Amino acid sequence: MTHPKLTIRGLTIRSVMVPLARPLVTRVVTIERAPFLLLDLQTEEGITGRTYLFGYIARGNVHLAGLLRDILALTKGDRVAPVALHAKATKGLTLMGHEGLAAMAVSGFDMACWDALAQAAGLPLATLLGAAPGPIRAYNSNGLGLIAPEAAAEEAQALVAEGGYDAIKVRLGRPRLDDDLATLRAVRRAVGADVFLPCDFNQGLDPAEAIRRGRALDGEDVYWIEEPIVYDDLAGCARIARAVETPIQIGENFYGPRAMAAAIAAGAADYMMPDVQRIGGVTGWLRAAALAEAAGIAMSSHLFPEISCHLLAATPTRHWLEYVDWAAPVLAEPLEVVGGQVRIPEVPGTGIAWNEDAIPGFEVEL
Ligand code: SMN
Ligand code: MG
Repeated sequence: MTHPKLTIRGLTIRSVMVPLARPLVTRVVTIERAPFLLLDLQTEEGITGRTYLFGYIARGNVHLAGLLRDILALTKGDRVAPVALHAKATKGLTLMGHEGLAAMAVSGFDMACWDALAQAAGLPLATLLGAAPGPIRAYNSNGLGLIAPEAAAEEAQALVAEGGYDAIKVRLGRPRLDDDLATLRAVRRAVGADVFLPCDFNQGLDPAEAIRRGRALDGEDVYWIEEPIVYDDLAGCARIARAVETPIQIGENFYGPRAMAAAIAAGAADYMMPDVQRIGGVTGWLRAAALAEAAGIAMSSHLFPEISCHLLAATPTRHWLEYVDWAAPVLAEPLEVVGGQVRIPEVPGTGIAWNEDAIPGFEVEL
């Protein structure tokens, strides 16, 4: 057996703006085009680790790219050992903070390193992490933003049909509770009793209003209530979780496993769903998964389905994969979903490769 030894040589960073097939209106943000940063981590041995990051705001990619160049300067010539490099990059950016942009840049670098390592080992990332191969249960999170009840009902039917899903996510947080309820009921009528309906307030409420709306939703067969209030008010989340029967779901804005540990200690939510770009890449995810297992908390993913499917396969309390197709236009092999389940690509690495012919049509200056 050969032992892969990889050495970091360079990092190519490209910025693309990819239009969403269904623009997403949420309580905090409207996304019509997704700014993705495409990373190619080159090694001296010829293997290239790939991933993408989500810049969220118009110049988000520019800010992330600057930090990624700093991380490359720190690690050029180093061996691709993701746990060690995660520590080195975090330490190098310490005075920029361990959250926000710095955490996202470290996470992206870590994801590219793990992809390179899995390719060198000749294994899908999930297999390298010790997971058994197999399909991953997913909900369709495309669309269903804050739109009118009739439009939501029609879109919900299309979303279920698209990949045979039995779960779709509904965004809530209209100014009036009655309008949220009308939309939710229209969606329920359209898809029937057997479809799971998680709901997402995108941090849009205050704790008192979240308790009022949460109790109103308790009779509506909602699968979970996601981010009812601002993400870092853990005490407020805990009050809501105690007052509302429907499970509370948070986690997409946890920066690193310590944030997850704090949320668990506060009893802030029933379910947790870290985001690989914020939790610390693959390295951070694995630590968060261990915390979830120890606390008995079901763990789902946030966005980035192409890498999250590998990570959920290795997550002891695996719950749901959030599926979105947003990066598909720049991918050579978009994920396959059959019967509401994502197939983990049976290729070395994560399976992320670029559709080079399409990229010039989306590329923007960095
Ligand atoms: C969400 C977050 C960020 C961008 C788009 C949508 C949402 C989700 O909170 O969980 O999908
Ligand atoms: Mg969310």
